[in-house]
Amino acid sequence: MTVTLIPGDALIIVDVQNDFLPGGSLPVPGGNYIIPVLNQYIAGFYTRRLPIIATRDWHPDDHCSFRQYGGDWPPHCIANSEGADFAPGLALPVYSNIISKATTQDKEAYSAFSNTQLNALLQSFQVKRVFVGGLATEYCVLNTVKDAIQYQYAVFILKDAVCAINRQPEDGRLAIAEMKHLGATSIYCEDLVV
Ligand code: VGL
Ligand code: ZN
Repeated sequence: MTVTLIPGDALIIVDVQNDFLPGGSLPVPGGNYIIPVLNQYIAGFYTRRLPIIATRDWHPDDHCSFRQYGGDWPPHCIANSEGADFAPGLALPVYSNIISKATTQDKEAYSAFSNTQLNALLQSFQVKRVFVGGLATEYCVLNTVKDAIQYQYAVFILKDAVCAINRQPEDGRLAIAEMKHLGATSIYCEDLVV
């Protein structure tokens, strides 16, 4: 199956930040291997001058998702810290749009649509189809994809450019199955026609 990029397409890169990569505070095992693949998708969208959105987890230092404050996770992606920076190898064009999420102490947000301007931004670009990759498959990618489907976007999940934490060994695989069940289509880099 091939997919040809057309006006109305947008690339959404979820949370490819240092803390989610090996060496970070909440590493996704193997998360670094998706970076060169994401760069290939970026190159395709850039060639067509299609919108590219990079989301980032952007927490205050006392965020409710941190264990010390009753949450599930070690501290990660604290706003303006090095851990919250995008991976240095991620080749984001200067025209990329950045969406920060889960920015207030009392609200967790796995979806990049949650309390952000993402939907308004996509609407302003007249986006109809979103191509979603990044980290982590079963948390922020899954919840962003679910909301995108709710908002009536056609969703392509970049199967070779997502990576799971897999606290339970099947979590990533189950998340992909759920997204497909909800109507997302999974594609690989070589399926993309620019
Ligand atoms: C994420 C756990 C905690 C994610 C964010 O980006 O998938 N996971 N915060
Ligand atoms: Zn987080």
